[in-house]
Amino acid sequence: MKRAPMWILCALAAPLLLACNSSGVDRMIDSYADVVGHMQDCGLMSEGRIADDVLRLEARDMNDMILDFNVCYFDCVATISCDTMATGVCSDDDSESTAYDRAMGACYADCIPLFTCGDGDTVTYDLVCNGDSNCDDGSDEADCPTVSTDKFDCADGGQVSVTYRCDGSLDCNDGSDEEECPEFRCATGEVISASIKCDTRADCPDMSDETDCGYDPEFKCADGSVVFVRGDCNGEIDCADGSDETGCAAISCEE
Ligand SMILES: [Ca+2]
Ligand SMILES: [Ca+2]
Ligand SMILES: [Ca+2]
Ligand SMILES: [Ca+2]
Repeated sequence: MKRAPMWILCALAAPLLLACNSSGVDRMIDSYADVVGHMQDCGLMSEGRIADDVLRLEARDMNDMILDFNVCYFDCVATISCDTMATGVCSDDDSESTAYDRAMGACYADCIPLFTCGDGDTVTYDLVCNGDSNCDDGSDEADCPTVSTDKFDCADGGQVSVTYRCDGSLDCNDGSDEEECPEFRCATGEVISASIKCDTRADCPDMSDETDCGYDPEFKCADGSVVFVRGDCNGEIDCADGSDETGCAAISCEE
């Protein structure tokens, strides 16, 4: 049986409307759960756990527009017929997966969020900050994140934007943009760039760069040991007892 869409559940729960007034993150996770439920009903996914703490982590820095994008996308996946879904999920043949792409495209066109230009026209949000003016007044390209035109001089004579100075990744050919940067010392003594503290990736061996960051970085293995939360249902064994990978919902295609 197909799961009832969220809006039906909310309509039924009208006297308890508060319960449906969830945040964007919750809406996205609900939509994703609908996708999993639909795929399980289609026999394309095993029953099991989904790593919703990891989803929450992924959603942590998404703005409302990106959350709306994802809800639109997941809601579309959850309405696609099982046969069409199977071609999209299980076929390596590009010509077979076009049915899935077509169904997604048709659905997506109806729910993709719209951006309102300064003159009142609307464009789809994928055109915002794409480098081309799509609103007549160019407002879709205003207030976009910019890379500074000010340059940092690499030790080897090259130059990169100062935006990339001390950002945790090597941009000068000689890596000098990441030298003499603020540092963070792990509880275990290793020194890492301060820019990768609280970036939701474990860089210290003891994950101490991800503590006190406003989220729970720990996943508790069945044997009581602790691994980084992103290890949950990621397809690789992180707990010594393998419990991070047991009972996970996973794509299942008939051979
Ligand atoms: Ca644009
Ligand atoms: Ca850099
Ligand atoms: Ca980190
Ligand atoms: Ca794992």
